[in-house]
Amino acid sequence: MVVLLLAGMAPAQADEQKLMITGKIQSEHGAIYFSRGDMAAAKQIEVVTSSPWTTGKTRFRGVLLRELLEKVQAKGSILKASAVDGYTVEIPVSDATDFDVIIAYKMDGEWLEEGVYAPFWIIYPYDTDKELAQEKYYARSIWQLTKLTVE
Ligand SMILES: Nc1nc2c(c(=O)[nH]1)N[C@H]1C(S)=C(S)[C@@H](COP(=O)(O)O)O[C@H]1N2
Ligand SMILES: [Mo]
Repeated sequence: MVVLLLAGMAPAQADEQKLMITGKIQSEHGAIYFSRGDMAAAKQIEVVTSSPWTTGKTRFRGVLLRELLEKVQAKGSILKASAVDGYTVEIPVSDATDFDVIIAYKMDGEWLEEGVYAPFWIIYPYDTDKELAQEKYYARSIWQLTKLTVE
C-alpha cells in the first residue's frame, strides 16, 4: 500500500522540479521559482547546434538567460549554478549578454529526460560563436540545473 502510494506520487514530484533563482535579485521572499511550464510560457528561443553530448545537429529550445535575469532583476556579476547531481559551476553574467545563452528544457522537441538532463540545461550556441566550442564553456553547460545564485 505504501509502495503503491509512493510509486503513484513519483511522476508528480518529477514534474515539480523547478529552477530556483536567488541571491541578488528583486524578490520579497528571497527566491523565485520557475517550472518548465513557466519557461515554456515565456519567449522561446531555439539553438540548433552540435555539442559534445549529442550527435549531429540538435535543436535546443529554451529561454534566453539574459531575459530571465532581467525578469528577476538580477544585479550581480557571477551566477553560481548547481545541479541535481551535485555539480556546480560559476558562470559570469557577462556570458548572458555576450552570447545567446539559453536555459533549455527541450531537445529535438522532447522534454529533457528525467534523471539525465532534466529539468534545465544551460546551452551556448557552440557552432555560431566558434570560441564557445571549448572546455571553458562546456564546463558551464550545466545540465540537471535547479539553482542559480546571483552574486
Ligand atoms: N549537471 C552536470 N552538468 C555538467 C557536468 C556534470 O558533471 N554535471 N559536467 C560539466 C563539465 S566539467 C563539462 S566539461 C561538460 C562536459 O561533461 P562530459 O564531458 O562529462 O560530458 O559538462 C558540464 N556540465
Ligand atoms: Mo569539464
